Amino acid sequence: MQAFLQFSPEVAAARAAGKPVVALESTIISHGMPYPQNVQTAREVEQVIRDAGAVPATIALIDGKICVGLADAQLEQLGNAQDALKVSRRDLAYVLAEKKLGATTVAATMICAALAGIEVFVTGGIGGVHRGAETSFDISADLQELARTNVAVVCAGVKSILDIGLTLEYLETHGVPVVSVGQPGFPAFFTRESGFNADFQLDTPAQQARFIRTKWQLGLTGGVVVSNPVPVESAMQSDEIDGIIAQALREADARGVKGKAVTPFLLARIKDLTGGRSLATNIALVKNNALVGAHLAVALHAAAH
Ligand code: PSU
Ligand code: MN
Repeated sequence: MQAFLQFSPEVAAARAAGKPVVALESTIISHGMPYPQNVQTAREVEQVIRDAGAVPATIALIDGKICVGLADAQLEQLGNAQDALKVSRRDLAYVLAEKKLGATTVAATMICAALAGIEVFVTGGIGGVHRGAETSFDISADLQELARTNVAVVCAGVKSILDIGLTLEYLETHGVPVVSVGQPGFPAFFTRESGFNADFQLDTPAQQARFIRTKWQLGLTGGVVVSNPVPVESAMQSDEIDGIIAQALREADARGVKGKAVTPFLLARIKDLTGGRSLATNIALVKNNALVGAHLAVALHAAAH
C-alpha cells in the first residue's frame, strides 16, 4: 500500500519533523467549484492551514500514485482538467492501475489520509443519504467510510440536497459520532442550522482531540464528523437556498441524472441558479473549516506527545 504514496516535499518534511498534517480533498476542486475559483480557493485554504501551525496535504491520484500534497502546477492541472475522474472507494484501484487523473471524494480522501498516517481532514460538505433514497438506494459511500476509517472529518454539515435526517440516522446506526462546534445545531452547509442537533457539542480543539483520542484508544474504529457552521456573515437564508435546491433536484430528476453524477450536477446547478452567491458561501465555509481542522490537528498532535 505504502508504495502507492507519493509525498510532496512540504508534506515529507512535515512528516520527518513530526508536524501536524491536515488532509484536503480534490473532488471539491475538480467537481465542486468552477475554474479558476477552485484553484484559487485550494491555495487559500492551504495557506489558512499553514498560518494556523499545521501543514496542508491536498490529495489526488496522478500517474498511478496517491499524491499527498500537490505542487502548484498539479493543483492547476486538476482544477482545469476536463478528464479528472471523481474517485470514491469503488474507483480507487481502477484509477491507480490505469494511471488516470483522479480527484478524491471524502471517502477516497479518508482512505488515502489513513494510509498516509493523517488523522484530520478538512472539506466543505460530506456526502449523505439522498432524498428519495428509499427507492434510488443513493447513499454516499462517504458514510460507510466514516463508519470504518479512522479520520476526523471537519465539514460544514451536509447540504439539503440530501435528506439530512436520514443521513444522521445512518451515521448513528453505524456508530459515527457527529460533533458540533460553537452551537448545538448540526449545520446545513449554506445555512447554520438544519433543524437537527449534532450528538455532542465540543467547542475547543482540546476537547475535540480528547474525544477523538478516547474513541480510537477504545478500539472504536471509524471516523468522527466535526461539523462547523458557516460564519454568520457568509451564511445564506434558508428561504433563498431551499427553493433553488428544490429546482436543482427537479432538474436532476427530469434529466435522469444517476450514480456518481448526481452530486456534481446538483452542485453546479445550485451555483448557477444563485448567480454565484452560493460559491462565495462555499469558499468562506471551507476556509473556516480549515481553521478548525488545523487547530484540531495541532491539539491531537500535542495530545500524542
Ligand atoms: N458535497 C458538497 N461538495 C462537494 C461534495 C459533496 O457540498 O464537493 C463532493 C465530495 O467530494 C463528496 C462527494 O465526498 O461530493 C460525494 O459524492 P457522492 O454523493 O456521489 O457520494
Ligand atoms: Mn450517490
